[in-house]
Amino acid sequence: MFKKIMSVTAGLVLAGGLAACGSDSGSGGSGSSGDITMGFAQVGAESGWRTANTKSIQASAKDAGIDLKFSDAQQKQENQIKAIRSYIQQKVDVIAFSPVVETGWDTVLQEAKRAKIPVVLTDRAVDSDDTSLYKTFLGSDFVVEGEKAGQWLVDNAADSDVNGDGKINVVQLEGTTGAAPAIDRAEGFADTTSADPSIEVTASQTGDFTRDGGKQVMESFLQSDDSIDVVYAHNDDMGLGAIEAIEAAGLKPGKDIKIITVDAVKDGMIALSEGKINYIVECSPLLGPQLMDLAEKVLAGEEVEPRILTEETTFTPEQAKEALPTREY
Ligand code: GZL
Ligand code: ZN
Repeated sequence: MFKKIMSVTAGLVLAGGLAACGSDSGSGGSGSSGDITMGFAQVGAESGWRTANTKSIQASAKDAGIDLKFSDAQQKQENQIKAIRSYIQQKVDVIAFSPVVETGWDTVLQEAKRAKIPVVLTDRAVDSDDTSLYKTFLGSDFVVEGEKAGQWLVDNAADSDVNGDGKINVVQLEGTTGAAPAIDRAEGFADTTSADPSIEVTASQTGDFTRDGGKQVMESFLQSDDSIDVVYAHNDDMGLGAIEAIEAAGLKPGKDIKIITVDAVKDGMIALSEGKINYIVECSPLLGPQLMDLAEKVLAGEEVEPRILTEETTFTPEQAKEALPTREY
């Protein structure tokens, strides 16, 4: 339901424009943000992406003169809900958060609405039918990210059947169970790879978006299947964990087993430039400037788009080599 509302009413305001005016208001703009207090309930610190996302939010709040109250939920929904309740008690001006999973938010968001505190969703989505519970959702389209990953495999099917058995046997390292990026990246990948019947996801398990999780799951996949051609990991960190497991098994990642990941954080891009990962779909964590700009607009009573997409691209090993020297994260 939520996705239908999002796709029907979504206004695609690409990051560039907004980020630009975001940075304008951030650097000595109206000055009104001097008295804004924001409560931000972060998922955790599970991946390089999350660390970069946190840095972007903290730095942008400082630049915008917004007083930021920040909490790390260690990837537990009950901790995020507790943090949101504490921001309501502290009567912050605006609440922002990245919901660790899609479900279970209506009650606490209704409490914020009753307290007349606007809420901005960043990064991950909620599945609530009541879109009056938040002002806007700023972040990537994870289904499109999955589709881009799948499309690369379809376009490169010829040399992805590494063991030459006529089938492209894919194992999938899923993100956190119930999280929007995990659900949608799996959906998008399945959508595009269904075009090629030789491509089959033969095993799929959550590595919880962490390097260790990816390594452990990949170890178990390697123990039970000696015909793996491709790993599709929902983020770089799990892909980097899979590389450790593949190398420990005496195989060459990127050659004996192809690897496709999502995020494009520094460590992932380095592995890509070395050919240990074959393709990365970018998911930008730099949401800070846009978030602060949205907070100021919402508090000034201005209309904001219900859905704001971030700009992001894809990388091959050659493109990673070119991009690395100037990469922000
Ligand atoms: C995606 C974000 C995901 C990243 C992971 O926007 O929610 O969570 O892809 C992170 O690296 O843990
Ligand atoms: Zn094969």
